[in-house]
Amino acid sequence: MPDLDTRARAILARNDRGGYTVPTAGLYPYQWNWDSVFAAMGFAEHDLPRAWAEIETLFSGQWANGMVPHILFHKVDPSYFPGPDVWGGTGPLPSSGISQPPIAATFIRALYERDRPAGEAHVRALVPKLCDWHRWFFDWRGEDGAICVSHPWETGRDNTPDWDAPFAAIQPEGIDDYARRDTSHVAEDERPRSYDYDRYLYLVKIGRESRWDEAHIKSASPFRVADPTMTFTLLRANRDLLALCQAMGEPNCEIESWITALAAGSEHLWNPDIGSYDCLDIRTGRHSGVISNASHLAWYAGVGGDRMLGHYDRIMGAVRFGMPSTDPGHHAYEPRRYWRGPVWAMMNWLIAIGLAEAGHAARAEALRRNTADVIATGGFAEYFDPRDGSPAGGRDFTWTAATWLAWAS
Ligand code: 9WN
Repeated sequence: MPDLDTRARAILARNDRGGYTVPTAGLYPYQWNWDSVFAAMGFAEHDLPRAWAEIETLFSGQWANGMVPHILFHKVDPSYFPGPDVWGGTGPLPSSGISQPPIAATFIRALYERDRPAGEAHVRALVPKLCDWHRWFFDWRGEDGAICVSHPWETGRDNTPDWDAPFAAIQPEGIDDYARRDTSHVAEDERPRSYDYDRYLYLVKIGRESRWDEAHIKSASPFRVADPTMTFTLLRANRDLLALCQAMGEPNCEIESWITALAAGSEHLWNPDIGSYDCLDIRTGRHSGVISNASHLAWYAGVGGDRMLGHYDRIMGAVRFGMPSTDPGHHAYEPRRYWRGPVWAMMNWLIAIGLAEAGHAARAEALRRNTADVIATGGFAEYFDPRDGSPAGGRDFTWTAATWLAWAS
């Protein structure tokens, strides 16, 4: 649809701050990790050098321990809270102190495949950085091959019901008074509750006060949850990183061992009680019991065969627009509240990549068409109501525009 193509390209141009893209002005005025990777794929449709620049700017914020932060605060902007002073990141640029789903290697591989041989210099420079980042996940987030988070924001699925039980065990004592900015941009009932924000800030305080000492956070934080978004994207990313190393003539056995460990670790996320992958609270040993859109990333990771197929068909059959971020059959489902129900276009893209590779081409194509419809209905919103496709959250959103250009259109 030419009109939507033009609008999508205009959104990318408007959110471009020169070498990096903000998710949307006002609500998110900084560079976010996985948002930037999707942005790069949007740029790649018409400007490959700009696509590489997006990724390279992201990696310019990599910490000495290998971590690639979830937010880089290139230029302070008071329209977002919490800003750089609250985070107290210890990297080369002002940043947050946590990471985000490691989808970069997968999409760097896709960029390279369409930009040979020019892309080779970029790949050669990025591969060691990717290896350091992936190793950081093993060192600090690994639990028997499953990948944990130390903060919900790390998964990018901020207020999914997966965190309800671990959050109930946290008393957010000693946090400073704060003023949220998100609810000045977006309706309150489309955002996390204050109850959640208190706990988000409590977990940031633990990290900041330790100067982001990962050993301390791993042993002392009340929040350590193994998560399908992280485990599945890292497993997939390692397969793609290995392919990049091989293409550069540099085989890497460390990555092979990571793949084996993650494939085995994924099994810890299988919850036989609900017949689905979900989150596992390392502090209590309990599963979350939530079927989320991240549960359906198993195909993207190449694990589990068709274990998720029954739930996939049931859930897609229950909504007009899918894949809802929480199973509509779950008691905590809220169709407009952020990660508790709405549809996220870029998650659909990842799910569809997995479906297609697993031999479910018709389902992958149906999900693409359904995503194109929701964007045609609701515009380039941050997320959408699964019942009618109405827009929710931020508008003129980079990853929705990029997902349109690179996949859904
Ligand atoms: C906190 C930028 C980010 C996304 C996340 C999404 C949201 C931030 C927030 O926005 O999180 O990182 O302040 O709500 O949940 O996935 O990367 O688009």
